[in-house]
Amino acid sequence: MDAQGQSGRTLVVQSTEPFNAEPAPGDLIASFVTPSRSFYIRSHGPVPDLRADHAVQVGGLVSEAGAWTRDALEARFPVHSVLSVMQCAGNRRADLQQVRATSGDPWGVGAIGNAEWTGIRLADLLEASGIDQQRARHVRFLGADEVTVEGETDRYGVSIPIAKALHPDTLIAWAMNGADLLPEHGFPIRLVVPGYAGVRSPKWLTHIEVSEKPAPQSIQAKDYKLFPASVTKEEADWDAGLVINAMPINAAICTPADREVLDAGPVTLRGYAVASERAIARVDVSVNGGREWEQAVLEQRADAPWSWTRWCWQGELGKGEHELVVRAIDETGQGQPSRPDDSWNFAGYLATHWHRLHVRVA
Ligand SMILES: Nc1nc2c(c(=O)[nH]1)N[C@H]1C(S)=C(S)[C@@H](COP(=O)(O)O)O[C@H]1N2
Ligand SMILES: [Mo]
Repeated sequence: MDAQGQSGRTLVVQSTEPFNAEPAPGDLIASFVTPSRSFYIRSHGPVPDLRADHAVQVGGLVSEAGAWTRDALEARFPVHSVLSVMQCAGNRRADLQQVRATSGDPWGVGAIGNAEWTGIRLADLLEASGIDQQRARHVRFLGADEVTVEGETDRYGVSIPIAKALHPDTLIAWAMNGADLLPEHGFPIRLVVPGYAGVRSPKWLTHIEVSEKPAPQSIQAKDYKLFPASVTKEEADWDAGLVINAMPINAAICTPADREVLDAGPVTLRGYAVASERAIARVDVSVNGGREWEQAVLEQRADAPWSWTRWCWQGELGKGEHELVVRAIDETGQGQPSRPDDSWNFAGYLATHWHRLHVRVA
């Protein structure tokens, strides 16, 4: 279903309450930096109505608790921008649902975007607040919204390990692509944790708390965890699941579209590949279902380790049906599983298998 999204944009809507939507793949790959109007939206509830002078509370294992507005942060600390992918752990889930049903929205390849985020380093704020170096293990965050997980309604509360919180590219951000955050992307202030699943980047930030333990809220304790294929939701031991933080390598074909009918002659395939902060070393493309492979041309920014790579392959396709496939390899030589069956899990997270689609040349 196509619909006008929020802030006057056209997105493919997954659900209206809460509002979850992704760009059409062709729009997604139209530029290296994703314009805000083509950026996916993933919210667990209604968008809270916060004012520009809303203050974020800092507390827990710090010597100086405080409350900071965006203006106060900007006045006190160096401003820092990072070009980074934001990606939902449920990106490409629709393919896993072809294997067997899962919970969650059937995202295509568009629950991802590559934006320039601007704010201050979380590390600068934490250091100025005087962290208890001996006891600090995690930094917890609250959003202004509520989430219902497994029948329990709680504040949106997540955490990240202290080392990631102190990474110089982990931001408290107020701008996306040079403009104030739109309400649906977290106005006035959100966290941006480059390379981590989107869930760890809370929008509408209200609290930051340095702690010995991870956030207790169910979205951290139960949701966004990876379980083996043999485990069902009913029998899941929540504490045994892998907390999804850094995202694995992934790649997708964005144009042409699945089932598109093409004219005979030259054809261009375009898409993205990303592996958290690891560089993409190679993108392989097959136009015959994976029997033979050729290398795509990569578009990368050497100064932007958290960005995606855009790739492009040009060739000729003869008349008939063609199965197009893409797979990527990162700088460690790590690749992707070939089949969705290899990564199926009941919640449909981390769908990273080779992306396939079918076109017909008329
Ligand atoms: N407060 C709050 N923060 C949130 C969410 C939310 O529902 N509430 N959704 C998270 C998830 S699952 C993702 S993938 C990203 C999506 O960010 P975006 O909507 O700006 O693209 O926001 C994260 N931060
Ligand atoms: Mo997400």
